[in-house]
Order: sequence, then structure tokens, then C-alpha cells
Amino acid sequence: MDTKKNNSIDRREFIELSAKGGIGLASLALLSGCETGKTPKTVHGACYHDCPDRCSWHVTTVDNEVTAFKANEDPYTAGKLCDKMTDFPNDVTFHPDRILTPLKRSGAKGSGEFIKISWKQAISEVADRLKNIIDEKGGEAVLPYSFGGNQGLVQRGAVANRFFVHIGASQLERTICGDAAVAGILAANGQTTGVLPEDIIHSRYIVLWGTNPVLSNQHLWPLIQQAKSNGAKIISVDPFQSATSEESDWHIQPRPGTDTALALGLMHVILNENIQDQDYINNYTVGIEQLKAHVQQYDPVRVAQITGLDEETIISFAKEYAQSTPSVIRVLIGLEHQVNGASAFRAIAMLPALTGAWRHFGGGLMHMTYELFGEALNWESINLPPELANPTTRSINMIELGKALNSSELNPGIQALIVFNSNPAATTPNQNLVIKGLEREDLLTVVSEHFLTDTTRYADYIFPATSVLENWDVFSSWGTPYININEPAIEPLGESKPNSELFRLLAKEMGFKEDYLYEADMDIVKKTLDSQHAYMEGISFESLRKHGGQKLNIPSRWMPHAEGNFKTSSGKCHFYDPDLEQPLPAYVPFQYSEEEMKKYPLHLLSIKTPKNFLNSSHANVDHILKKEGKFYLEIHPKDADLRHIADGDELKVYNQRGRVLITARISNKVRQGVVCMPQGFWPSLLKGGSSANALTSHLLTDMGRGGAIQETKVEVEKV
Ligand SMILES: Nc1nc2c(c(=O)[nH]1)N[C@H]1C(S)=C(S)[C@@H](COP(=O)(O)OP(=O)(O)OC[C@H]3O[C@@H](n4cnc5c(=O)[nH]c(N)nc54)[C@H](O)[C@@H]3O)O[C@H]1N2
Ligand SMILES: Nc1nc2c(c(=O)[nH]1)N[C@H]1C(S)=C(S)[C@@H](COP(=O)(O)OP(=O)(O)OC[C@H]3O[C@@H](n4cnc5c(=O)[nH]c(N)nc54)[C@H](O)[C@@H]3O)O[C@H]1N2
Ligand code: SF4
Ligand SMILES: [Mo]
Repeated sequence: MDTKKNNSIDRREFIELSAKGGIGLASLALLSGCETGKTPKTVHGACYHDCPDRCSWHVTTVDNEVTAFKANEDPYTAGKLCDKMTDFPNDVTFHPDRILTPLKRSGAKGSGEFIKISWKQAISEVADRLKNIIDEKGGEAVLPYSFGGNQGLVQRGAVANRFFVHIGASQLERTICGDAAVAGILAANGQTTGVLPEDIIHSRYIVLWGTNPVLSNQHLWPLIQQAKSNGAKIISVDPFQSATSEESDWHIQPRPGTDTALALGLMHVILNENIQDQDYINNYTVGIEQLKAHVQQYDPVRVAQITGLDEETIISFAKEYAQSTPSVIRVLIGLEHQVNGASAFRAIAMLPALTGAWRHFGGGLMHMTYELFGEALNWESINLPPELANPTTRSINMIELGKALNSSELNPGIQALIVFNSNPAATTPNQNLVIKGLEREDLLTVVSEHFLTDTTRYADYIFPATSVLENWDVFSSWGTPYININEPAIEPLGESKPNSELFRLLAKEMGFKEDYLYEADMDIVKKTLDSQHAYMEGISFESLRKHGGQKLNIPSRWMPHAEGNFKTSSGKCHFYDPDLEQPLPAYVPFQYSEEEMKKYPLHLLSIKTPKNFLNSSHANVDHILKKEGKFYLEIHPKDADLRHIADGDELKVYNQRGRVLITARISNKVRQGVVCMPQGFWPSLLKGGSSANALTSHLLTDMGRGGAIQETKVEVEKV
């Protein structure tokens, strides 16, 4: 990147300029080994994204140039990457906007003005400032901020975590995705790994509850289609008419955040109609009496009032679900971002035990798979070494980043923020508060990135990160039972370095001697795979390197709870747990003041409707932005009428935290009282400079300390 040319360049101009120069790999891809006379090399790798699919691929190169980038043929990836990733080498690795040298801020924070500097200078200056901060204020004045930008076990943070604990930094509670869901499911079942994705083809009643696989889990969708052609009925439970709802046989559209009441209402009907599996309940559950008494208050009349559904819908759904075999409920993440989110997962997780769905192959609850890897791999290589285990420094929740950066109560206050694998200025709730914090002149902000994101614009120093084509890694998965290693296909472009190397260099410059700070990536990869666990039989560094991703060696009929075996303290599914703050899941709505309800009467969903972004990743690439189209607010015709809004009108969506400019799309995809906008767009690329998270709050969920991102009220006006 030509930083001189880029000095104080406007973001829109920056993207347009880059697009003009965007020949990238398309021309390189035409080269082949034969034409150049050089020997092609092919290596295996895996998608680094925070996506449940974790596709496997292989990359062919000649002379550090990529000549082919293709999906593997394993049964899950099935020879196809999603549209987001088919042109990945061009869209990220070789993209002309990619940051390829360290940069130092030369203008005001947020201006995007930087000058190129050497790694030596950047590391030396950052190390000096960190040392001073630690000496003066203590290690806790330093806060790491990272999330799922790179899911490789090494680049996600194996080395970084050691560095931060070593310097006594504040710990980050990384709870923006999955923790509330997991907390809810563990409260009932003690384990999240239920039905495995490939086994969904055996299901005959598939409930997609608050998840949108057509977009967000694209390799699961063909398997759901296969089940459908085998006779399965597909039900989507979603307050938004998602791409998945459109493709389903039945779309049940409750009000946002009311799923706990709906699940308890289904239990009411099932128990009162006596269509539960009493034998399964007697043998493998605890607390049925308490549950039965508790759900009496969730009768269809009351649940209809809460959810906005018809009584008949609730009754039919309960009966169909309980009387279809095998039935599976697929949950993932979307549903957790509600103030009642964990309780919703907890209540839903009880349904398959109530109906005995777990007895049947393809029946039960389908959630995550990471627990399989928890058993299979040697985590000693990734987890903190014994010298650092159990850090006692304070924790800061990532959802509350804005609050932490602006706090006058934290002692010490945050003086240094080190960001990698994340774009908090776009993806973290309460965006304006986050940005206000990032604007602080006295805050040292260091960001490792591929692109000049909204977050990097506030950085004092930017370090160029390698892309997944340029570094070693090992990948577990949270949505499949497949494991991968990632071999670098090319040498790092420009001066880019892996995240791990950034932290090794900082450690060295700060004068630390401990060996654990300097472990090489390849050694961590090999050690992680050094496991005698039965799931790893037939899987090794060499086999993965040769063949690409492999399925863990798990039993071919995976039925974890056919005979109970829940991982709770009693070994049974807990309908009732007196040790929890809420012994039974309950619907507890967020209490708004009357004034707030009057000022901001519409419930905002800001969800992953963009098919071509992965959160905010790829949302800077011109042809992808064009494919994604306008930034639309879906609004119900009656809500539009009330505000004299016509289709295509330019709108202002606002509340006490911010305002977003957006185009109206009047549709029945939302119920009256609900509006929906996409997440992922970069604030600085939007008219008005704010994206969805300018409206969301840093409210936490009921359990798991996740983000109640979808508990947001707004008003809408024509501009
Ligand atoms: N194309 C694309 N794919 C992605 C991503 C992306 O950004 N783009 N992101 C990846 C990531 S990080 C994740 S975590 C996964 C998430 O994948 P999903 O779990 O599918 O999550 P979302 O798409 O956030 O939400 C799914 C659905 O939940 C609905 N929902 C919201 N609130 C409620 C509620 O109160 N009740 C009910 N019943 N439904 C509700 C939303 O309307 C939405 O249609 O997707 C991954 N895949
Ligand atoms: N309103 C609203 N907000 C949401 C959500 C929502 O549904 N609605 N969803 C939430 C969810 S589920 C999630 S998971 C979060 C995701 O939020 P983030 O974790 O911030 O995810 P991304 O936006 O994908 O940003 C990842 C960044 O990491 C960078 N990156 C990729 N690989 C590397 C690498 O190897 N090294 C370095 N240094 N950088 C790398 C990418 O360029 C990208 O800019 O967003 C959350 N925010
Ligand atoms: S984003 Fe998901 S679906 Fe797309 S290639 Fe990566 S893992 Fe596969
Ligand atoms: Mo996520």
C-alpha cells in the first residue's frame, strides 16, 4: 500500500481507488506450472472464519503465486466453498488494499493518516510504551481485544495469551458469540454436542430455531435438503423472515426475545396432552414435577400474548414436534443475543428429553461440536503453561469495551488496547461509546490487521498480519467433527507476520526470557496433534498434511443421550436445578421505562443477513459490497404508514445511543413493531458514518455474560 498516496484519503475514495487497481489474482490464476516451466506445489488448508462449517481446501502455487484455490472433496466440504470465499486469494491475500508494512499514526485519531515504519521501529516504540504503562500503572492497564477473526488455534491466541498473562494484563471475557447459548444448554444437559450435522439426514422433523443455515451454515443446508427429500418437515422459528424461513415448510414468527415463553408453552401442551415420553423422563431426567407445575403458567393463551403467535400455532407445533420421529431442534447462536437468551437455550434443550427424541438416530438437539476436540486434542500446547495457569488479574467483558475505555472507576484505567482478529469499531455493541474510547489521546491503541478497518483508523500503530495462506495452523471446529491443519501456501506478502510472531517480537523487545513466550507455530501445531485419544486414531500431522481435513474417529452412530448420559452432576437432564439462581427457566422480559417505550417503540434486530460478509470481514471489498447491495431497513407496512414512509425513502433510525442512516424497504419480513437491519457493514463506508451497533447496547445476557445485542429499541424517521 502506498501510504503517501493514502495520507488522509477518504475511505470511499480509498476503496474506489483500490477497486480500480484490483486485478489481483485473476491474472495470476491463468499461470500454470507448465507455462512457467516451474514446479507447482499443492498444500492443504482450512477456512479461518468464525463459521460453523470450517471448510477444507487445497491451494496450488507456482513461485509464490496462487494458481488454484479449491475446496476439498471430504463429505462435509463436498467440493464447494461458499460465495464469500471462492475468490479469497484475490479478495484478501492479494487485495491491493492489504496492509503490508507496519504503520504509525501521523494525523488525528480516526483520520486514517499513517506513515510507513519498519518492524524494528514499531516493535521498539510499542514495547517502550507498554513497559512504561506497566511500570507506572501496572499490567492491568493493558487490555487485549481479540475474537474470531482467525479461528486457527495458534493464530487465535496460543502465543498471545501467554504474552498477556505474563505481563499481568487485564483478561478479556470473550463472550460475544456462543457463551450464553452454551451456558443455557449446559444448565440442562451438561454438554452441547448432541446430534452431529451429517446425521441430520436421518431426521424427519427439523426445527431451525433462531438460526439461518441458508446463509450462516451453508454446508448444513444441503443435508437438511436431503432430509427433506427423505420426507422431513422443516420448521423455522424466527422473528425475521430469513432466507431459511423462506425455504422452510413452516415459518413460526414470534416476537423477538420471547422464545423462553414459547419453549415453556410447548412443554405445557406436551405435558397436559400427556404426549411426553414418560419412560425417558423417569429414567434420564430430574425435576419433572417441578417443571410440570412451573409450565402451568405458560398456557397457550398467555404464551400467545407474549409471543404474538396464535394459540393454534403453539398447540399444533407442540403436538407435531412431540409426535414426529426422529425430531431434531437445530440451534446455533442467533437466538442467544437476547436478554433472556441463555434461558431460551436452556428451555429448548429440555424439549428432546421431554419427548425422548434422543432415543432415535438423528433425533435430539443439534448445537456445537467443539467438545469433541476438547477431548481429542492435546490442549497442553494451547492452554497456558503451568507457570501462568489461573491468572488472578481482573476480567473485562468484551461487550462492555466502550464502558471500560471510558470508565473513571476502573483502577487502573485502560491505557493500552491491543487488538487482533477483531474489528470492534464495527462489531461491538454501543459503537459510539467504543469510538469515544478509541478517540482518547492518552490511549495507546495497537491493531494487527489485513485492512484499514474502522478500528485501525484509531490505532497508534498498525501491524500487518499474514492471511491464512501464509502461516501454519491447526483448526478444530465448533460446527463439524472435522480437523484440519493449515500449511502456508506462499511466503508472507510484504512485511506481514503471523499474530504469534508479533507477540514473540514484543516479548523479546521487552526483555523476557521465558521459553514459553517463544514457542514456534509449527511446534505448537505438532504438539496439539500429539494425542493418544481414540478420536485421533488414523489422524496425524502427516496424514492431515497429505490428505487435508479428516473426520475425528468417532462412533458412526453418534447418539450421546440415547440412554441418558448427560454431563450434569446427576448424569441426567436437569429440568430443575435448585443450585441455579433460576431453578427453572423463566421468561423475564427486559423492563423499559414508559418514557423509553414511547420514545423508541420499535424493536431492532441487527442480524447476519449479508450473505457475502462474515461479520465485518469482506465488507470493504468493492465487488462484494456491490453484490450485497444497499443498506436496507426492513419495516412493516403499518409501521411505515404511521410514519409516512414510502419504499426507498432515506431514513434515520435512532435511539439514545446513536443514529444510523439507511434506506427503507417496506416488507412483511418483520412483524409490526419490529425492524431489521444487517450487521457487518463498516460504519465509515456508510452514509452517516454509523452502522447497526451504534444503536445496540452493552447489556449482558441472563447467563454466560454474552451480549443482549438484539434487545434494542429505536424510532425511525424520514430524513
Ligand atoms: N453469511 C454469513 N455467515 C455467517 C456469519 C456472517 O456474518 N455472515 N457469521 C458467522 C457467525 S460469527 C456466527 S455466530 C453464525 C451465526 O449463525 P446463526 O446462529 O444462524 O445466527 P444469526 O444469523 O445471527 O441469527 C439467526 C437467526 O436468529 C434470528 N433471531 C434473532 N433474535 C431472535 C429471537 O429472539 N428468537 C428467535 N427465534 N430467533 C431470533 C435472526 O432473525 C436470524 O435470522 O453465523 C456464521 N456464519
Ligand atoms: N449488531 C450485531 N453485532 C454483532 C453480531 C450481530 O449479529 N449483530 N454478531 C456478533 C458475533 S456472533 C460475532 S462472532 C462478532 C464478530 O466480530 P469480530 O470478531 O470483530 O469479527 P470480524 O468483523 O469478522 O472481524 C475480524 C477481523 O479480524 C481480521 N483478521 C482475520 N484474520 C486475521 C489474522 O490472522 N490476524 C489478524 N491480526 N487479524 C485477522 C479480519 O481482517 C477482520 O477485520 O460480531 C458480533 N457483533
Ligand atoms: S466462510 Fe464458512 S462456508 Fe464459507 S468457506 Fe469458510 S467455512 Fe466454508
Ligand atoms: Mo459469531
